Amino acid sequence: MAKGTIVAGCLAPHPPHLVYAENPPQNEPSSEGGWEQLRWGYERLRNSLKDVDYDVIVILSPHWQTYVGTHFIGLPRCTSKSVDPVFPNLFRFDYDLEIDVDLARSIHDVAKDSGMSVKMMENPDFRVDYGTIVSCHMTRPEWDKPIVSISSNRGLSYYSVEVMQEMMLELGRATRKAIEESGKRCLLLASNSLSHRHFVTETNPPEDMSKEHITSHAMHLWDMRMIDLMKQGKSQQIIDEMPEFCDQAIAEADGGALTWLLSAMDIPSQPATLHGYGTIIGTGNAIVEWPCREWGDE
Ligand code: 2X7
Ligand code: FE2
Repeated sequence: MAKGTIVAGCLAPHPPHLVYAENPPQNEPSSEGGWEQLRWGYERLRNSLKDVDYDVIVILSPHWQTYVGTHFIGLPRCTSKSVDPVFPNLFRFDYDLEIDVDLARSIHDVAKDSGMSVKMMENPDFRVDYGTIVSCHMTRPEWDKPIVSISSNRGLSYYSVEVMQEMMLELGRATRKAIEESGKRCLLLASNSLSHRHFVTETNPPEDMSKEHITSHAMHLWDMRMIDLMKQGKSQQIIDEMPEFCDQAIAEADGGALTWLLSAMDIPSQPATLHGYGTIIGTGNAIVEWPCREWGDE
C-alpha cells in the first residue's frame, strides 16, 4: 500500500455569516450576501483544490470543546440540524455527513499510544458543531467526501497556551503518522479565525457591509503579522509567538487547531498561499493554503 499523504493543509475560518451569505439550500435563514472578500477567498481555495484527488477531510474545530482529552466522532453518519447558539438568526443548517471512522480511530490509537488522553465519541444524539460544518461547507459544498472530526481539548483553559501547544504538537504528529499508515490522501482544515475580539451588537441587516471592520488597529497588526509569517514559511515562529498572539489578540488559535495543523505538516518552511482576508463582526479571518502536494520529499 502506498504511503498516505496530506494533499494540503488549510486555515479555514468558520463564522456562520459565511454560510448565511451564500444562501445554500441547507440553511434556513436567507440573506442579501455580504462578506464577499472572504467568500471570494473560499472560491479561490476551491479552485486551487478542484483537480486535487483526495479521499477525506480531517478537521479540528474550536467549537467542539472537550475538557478531558481530545475526542473523535466515531459514528459513520451524522444527520441533524445545527443551530449556532450565538447567531441562531443566521445559521440553522440541515446536515447529513459521512465520517471516516477507520481513519478517526487510527489517529485516536496512535495518539493514545503516544500517551495522549483520547476518546471515540459514539453518542448517536451528538450534534456536530457549527465550526466543523461551516469550514467543510465553504471548502467543499458538495459534501461528497467523508470527514474526520476532531474536538478542541481546552488545554489552555486548565493550564496555559504552552501546555495546549505541546498537546497539539503531539496530536499533529499522531495525525501525520496515522495518515501515512492509512494510505489515504487527506485534506486538513484548521477551523479558526485569527484575532477574535468581536463587536457585541449586530447591525440590521447583519450583512450591512458599511459597518464591517476590524475591532482595533492592534488586532489588524497581529493578523497581518501572522499572515506574513505564513506567507514566508515561518511556521516555527508562529508556534513561538502563539502565547502572545492568543493573549493579546484573543486569537481563536487558542483552541489548538492552527498548532495541530502546522505540526501535522511537520512545521513547514515552504510558503503558504493567502486566498483571502476579511473581518466578520470585527474578528480577523484568513483563508490560507499550504499546498503540501507540490512539495515532494524535501
Ligand atoms: O465562531 C465565530 C467566530 N469565530 C468569529 C466571528 C463570528 C462568529 O462566530
Ligand atoms: Fe469561532
